[in-house]
Amino acid sequence: ERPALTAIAPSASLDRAARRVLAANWRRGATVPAGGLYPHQWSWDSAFIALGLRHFSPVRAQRELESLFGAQWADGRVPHIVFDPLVPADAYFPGPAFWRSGDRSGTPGVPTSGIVQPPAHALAAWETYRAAPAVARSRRFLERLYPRLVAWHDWLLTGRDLRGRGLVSVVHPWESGMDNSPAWDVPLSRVAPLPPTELARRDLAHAAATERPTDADYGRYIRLARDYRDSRYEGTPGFAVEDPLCNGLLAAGEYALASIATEIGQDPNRHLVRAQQVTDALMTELWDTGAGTFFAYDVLGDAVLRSYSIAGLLPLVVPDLPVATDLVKTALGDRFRLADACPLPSYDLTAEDHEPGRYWRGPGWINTSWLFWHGLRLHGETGLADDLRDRLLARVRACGFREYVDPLTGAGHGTNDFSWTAALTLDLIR
Ligand code: 9WN
Repeated sequence: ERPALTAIAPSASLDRAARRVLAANWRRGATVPAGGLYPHQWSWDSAFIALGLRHFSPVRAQRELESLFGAQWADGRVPHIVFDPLVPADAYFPGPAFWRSGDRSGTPGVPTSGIVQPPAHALAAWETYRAAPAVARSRRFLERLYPRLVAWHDWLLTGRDLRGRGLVSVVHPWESGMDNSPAWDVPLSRVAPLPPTELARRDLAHAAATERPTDADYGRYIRLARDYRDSRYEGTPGFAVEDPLCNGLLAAGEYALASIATEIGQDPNRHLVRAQQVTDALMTELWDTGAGTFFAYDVLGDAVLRSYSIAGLLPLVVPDLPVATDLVKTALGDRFRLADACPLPSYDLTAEDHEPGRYWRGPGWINTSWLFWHGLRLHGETGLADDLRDRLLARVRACGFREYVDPLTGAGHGTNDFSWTAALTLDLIR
């Protein structure tokens, strides 16, 4: 692994250090999440990265989103990875030869994966616009992006409403963005892993095995991806869950689309209606009053997944959510310890299988903490929001732009110089 650009950043230079990370990770129109571990463009990473870039380079922030949507498939889906053709084919596994997107995407010249990631893009596009409206207007940023964002949400709400209840399913753990979340253990247990001999893992060259998903996880990820590819990216490959984070971002994204539509002289109503419909479906299908959280739903197993993941608190990003106070109460409780754990743990601190250093099974991540912070501000919890922001910045100062962090000890994990950590730091500083 390359040495970190910023092991410990003195407070005055945190802003400069974050910009340096983003400059180093910029590749001709898009930012890679991390040069070694993730050398291509990732979908929801680009949304978070734009939120930081917008403060010092609005054009780069706009290009970040434009380049991602330049790889949008003809059916409207936005692929979770856009591969850089200049990067060696074996630098990331599974690479473009595995996904074979050209057979299906409608944009054969742009190699991509065929699965998606959480829809954080409309929110990011609206915030990117608001940071520099004049620049955006001169480039017709919203006018060009709006129809693509609409096609993306249309695809999700038609192609992925598998139960017909108005909620979107993800059909691969990678689509949730929280790959090895304990919430997926039950549905994944039904998937037989491919043997390690069929996995050409590259991630272990860049991060410790104790901090990454296991070989059994990867064996399942690759089987699911292979089966989905072989169904021409249309079937349900043996995993389907309704995730509160994806659906919360979708509802928040529809509110953002309403603002965008108004700004460019179009009718916002269909977006407001949809935002309300998705919010209602979240409340009816995934909310649990006794638990004070949203739980994911296992569509193929027809069961609620009663696992306390940070994803269950993140519908807080939805403006009109009726249970914001309950979510804040749960966040302040022993499972997430909003008052002192930082970043917010990805998974229940009180659970026996909480692992503070392993990926999405316990460590805190800046993006999910940023979303919760954004939600706190949205719902008028300014004091809690400011306190969380101060502690997040202190953590980053102490350990640099790590991918994830032990939420209690502050030990850094995963890759160094991780783009969304740097980008969201820049946003929190402001
Ligand atoms: C698979 C890029 C991505 C993030 C995900 C994170 C991780 C990829 C991987 O890295 O996933 O998509 O190779 O492990 O889980 O949230 O978008 O930063």
